[in-house]
Amino acid sequence: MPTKKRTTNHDADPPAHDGVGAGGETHQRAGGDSPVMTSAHGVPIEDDNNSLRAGERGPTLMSDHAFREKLFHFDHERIPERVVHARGYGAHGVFECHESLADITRASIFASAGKKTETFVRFSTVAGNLGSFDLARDVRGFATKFYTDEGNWDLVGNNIPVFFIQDAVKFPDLVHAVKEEPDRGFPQAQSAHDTFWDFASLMPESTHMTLWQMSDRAIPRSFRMMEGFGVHTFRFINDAGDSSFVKFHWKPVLGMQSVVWNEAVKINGADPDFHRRDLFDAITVGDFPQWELGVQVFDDAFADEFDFDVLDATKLIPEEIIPVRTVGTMTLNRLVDNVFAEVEQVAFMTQNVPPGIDFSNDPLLQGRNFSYLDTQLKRLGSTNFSQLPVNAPRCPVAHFQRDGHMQMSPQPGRAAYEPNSFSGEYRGPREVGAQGQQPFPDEVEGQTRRVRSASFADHYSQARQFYVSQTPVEQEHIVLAYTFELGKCEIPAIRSRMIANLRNVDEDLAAGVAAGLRMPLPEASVPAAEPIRDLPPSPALSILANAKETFAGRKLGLLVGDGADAAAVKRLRKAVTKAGGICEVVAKAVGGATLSDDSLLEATQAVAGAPSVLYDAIAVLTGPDGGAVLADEPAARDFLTDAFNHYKVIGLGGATDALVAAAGLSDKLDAACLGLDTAKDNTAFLSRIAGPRQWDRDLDA
Ligand code: HDD
Repeated sequence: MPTKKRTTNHDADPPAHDGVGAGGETHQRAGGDSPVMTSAHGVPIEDDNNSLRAGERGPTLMSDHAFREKLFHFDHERIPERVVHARGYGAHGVFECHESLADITRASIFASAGKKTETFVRFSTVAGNLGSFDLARDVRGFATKFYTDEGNWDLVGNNIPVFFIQDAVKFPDLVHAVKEEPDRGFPQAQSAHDTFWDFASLMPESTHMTLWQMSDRAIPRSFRMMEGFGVHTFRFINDAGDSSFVKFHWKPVLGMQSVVWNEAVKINGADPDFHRRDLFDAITVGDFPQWELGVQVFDDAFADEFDFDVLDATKLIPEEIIPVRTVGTMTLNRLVDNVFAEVEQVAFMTQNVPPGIDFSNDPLLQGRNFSYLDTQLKRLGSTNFSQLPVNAPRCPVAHFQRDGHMQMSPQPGRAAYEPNSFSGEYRGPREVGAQGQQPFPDEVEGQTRRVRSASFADHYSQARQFYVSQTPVEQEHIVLAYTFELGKCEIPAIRSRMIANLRNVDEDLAAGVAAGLRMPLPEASVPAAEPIRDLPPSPALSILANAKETFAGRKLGLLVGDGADAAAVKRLRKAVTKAGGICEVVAKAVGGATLSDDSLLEATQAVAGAPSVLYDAIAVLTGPDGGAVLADEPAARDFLTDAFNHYKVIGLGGATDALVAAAGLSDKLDAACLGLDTAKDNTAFLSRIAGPRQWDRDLDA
């Protein structure tokens, strides 16, 4: 599917009202091959710059219906934002099945290798309002609409495989706790405050999820470099009606990358739209992000044997126990035409599953299946929201649902009921042949009670398993994150209660957080069920242990000073592009720098507006004059020190000593600060930036 080449004529002044531009050039007036402006009802508009008035300076007339209509529509442009996941961004794509799963599911999307299904994905944060920022420490929504030929399948997942709560009835409480506090209206887009940690510390079932939330998973480098999970146990049902349990996974082809917290804080200031811009730019240049869809398939016997209840959304199944089988690839290859029409109006609902996919009795999933339909009506204002283009199935739709606001379908014929005998109008339920075309005939028994299964009661074992599966660097990040977040809680008892819970996860973790807060280590809280102490680590849970050796999808910030060696600049830019990365030229001024061959290299960014937090690695190339100028430029010094303090790989070529000294780094440079030989290809630097950050860098040297 081709991507729209984006052309923007930002450089053209908006045409003045008489059709002549500010610079005197004439603009093509409407009527040629450009459409005539009309009202919403098709009436041509003769003047969109002046309201109708009595005399040149008289009052505006109420008979100016064009004015009235324009302002009327404007006043009603906003719709309610999502109550959670308000801030999101999306793109269209296609899913291609790699192998038939017909033996375990009749879902047509998995019928045969090579089968393609159109998709739409919306990524989101959870807590922040629509206008908040991308790099909040937060869960990321990963909602995928598959327009299958048997109806839409909405896999409404997150980038974390478990959740805070086990029963959907607690969801409003969870959201109220994490959102801005009602008596003051802040802080928004963050969990670092009293009400969230009060709730989390009083709800030990949330502990596993808070470990993930305090890990680097919650500050992803890009939507393209994060995993996705369906979280719940679902069912696959084949044509014979046999059911298997299944959990869904998204594995990014680029592998996973995260930022560090201090970087996230600065990115939110420098570019609040960091993630959406990354996705927009990648698809625009045809660098289409891809994820492998994976499934963990298991049966009742496994579910009965497993240490935890597969209906408990605070638990996962380690990949080392049930491997993730990749069954297809999703490629996001088309931007939206209009963010409101598509990203804001898309309506995901967990209850949308095609035949062959069904639900388990996971109480969180059961509750979600109720909530999403409800919320779409609130947001989109009509029961006919499924007729909006972004929500409309790509397969035949036939039913006798009638009328409702904004009904777009003509719905011809006399019969609006079933059964009916009118010829040509009958559209009855499908002839259900094989058992598999029905919802799974689950056997249910027991009394109607409000009760939590005892099999849900172990809230610490898997939290511990996640922690011990992290590399030391990632464990340190988790300790620092809890310390930062609990440090924002004004009420000491809340901090203490949370650390008491963490003692049931890992003593070093709890002690590290207590020390970071300079508070005494509290007694461990009493767990609801004795945790299964030492589950084996699950290496799949670490980002760093699984990061891919590639610079693809990442960005090098190349700070260029006057006199930089022209050939070296050219070689480096070419090599980074060849490695699948982006090399963005930064200079003191956006006008650029004069290179050693006296050519002018324009910059994409001025260094004062492009701190190095926007880049995965940096390089500096400059001549002696340029080096002195950069050394005097505070933003250039910060460019270097931030990159150093964020453990990034740094390339230094030409006369950079003055800048390095001005940044206070002369005697701190380490193995990941590589000299760039202006005469050579610098393969060492290029292979180093494909690797991990210099996590063992001694920032206090
Ligand atoms: Fe939810 C939106 C994912 C628990 C009720 N949820 C929403 C979105 C995502 C998720 C990705 C944004 C969809 C979009 O981009 O439009 N939600 C999850 C996951 C959960 C989860 C992975 C736990 C495993 N959600 C959850 C519960 C409830 C809801 C327990 C209520 C019982 N979620 C909603 C909602 C939202 C929503 C209120 C708000 C906006 C919307 O539905 O469309 O219905």
